[in-house]
Amino acid sequence: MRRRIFIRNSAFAGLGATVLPPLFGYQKNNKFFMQEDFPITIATWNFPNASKRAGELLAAGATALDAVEQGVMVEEANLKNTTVGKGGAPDRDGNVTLDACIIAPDGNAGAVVYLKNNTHAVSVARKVMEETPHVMLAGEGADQFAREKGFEKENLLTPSSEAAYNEWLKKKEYKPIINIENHDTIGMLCIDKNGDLAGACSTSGLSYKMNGRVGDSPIIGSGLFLDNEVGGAVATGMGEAIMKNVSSFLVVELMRQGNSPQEACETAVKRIIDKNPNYKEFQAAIIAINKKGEIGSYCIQKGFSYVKYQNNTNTNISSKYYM
Ligand code: SD4
Repeated sequence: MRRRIFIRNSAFAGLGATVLPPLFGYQKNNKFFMQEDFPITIATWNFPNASKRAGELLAAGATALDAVEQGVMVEEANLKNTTVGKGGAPDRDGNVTLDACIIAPDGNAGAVVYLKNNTHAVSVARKVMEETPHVMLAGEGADQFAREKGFEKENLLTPSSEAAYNEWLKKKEYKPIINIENHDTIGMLCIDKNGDLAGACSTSGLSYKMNGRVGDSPIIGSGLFLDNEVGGAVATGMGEAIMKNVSSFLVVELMRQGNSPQEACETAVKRIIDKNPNYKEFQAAIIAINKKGEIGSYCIQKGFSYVKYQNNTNTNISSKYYM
């Protein structure tokens, strides 16, 4: 059960939220309640081990930034996930290339694209954020940087991803499949006990993409965006459509203007639909959380869900959808 400490308006009749001390937290449904709803973790798709890892760390007092990195790392190491980290599907030339980004509560951000030899792209992205003057490193440079920071070179192609690739080579058909193996990118948002928000996103991108292709996931504002004063959003699905609409940034800006996370996600996904006559052929999904801990989610196609970890409990929640 959510542990809400609330005080009915009657006790404070005449007092606006602005004159109440921070102790009383936020106003929702005519109740004032403290930040005891926090911490909260949400993540795209059903990644219960990842959200649990982040949620348990947060409950033990970890920062949102540490929790989001550790949570995403669980999925990067999951060999069964063919769209994230080691075991991710290769491009059409057989290269497994990872894209990831991370954003801290202070707005600092780091990203890597076309990272070839390390499972934990999110950790390399965090190092880019914290130990370089840059936001994003790509390809060879990202690889070189990872070695310099002590990440050992790994082979990301597993026997099963190699076998699937060899099978794909027989037809060489590039056809992302809605809600199936092409859509398991992990995007996670964590609010810690202090109410601070961090986010991360990690993927191997669309299976059998062209060599060199980069999707939305590592692009600040497209696959992920947050503002610690407002809330955060993270996307999954067809990166080309998400990038062209800078969808995560759009969601956060809509929340800044007063929209709920749900309203903001719906507007952003409908923007993608409006701009893409072929929207029935692909999936795009966005989840969002605001500073009150309210959550929203919307997608084009039925079948997307997200996971929430709060009060020691994982809940997999089906997203609202357009069609
Ligand atoms: C991409 N958005 O590279 C990613 C793919 C994805 O689950 O979300 N897969 O376009």
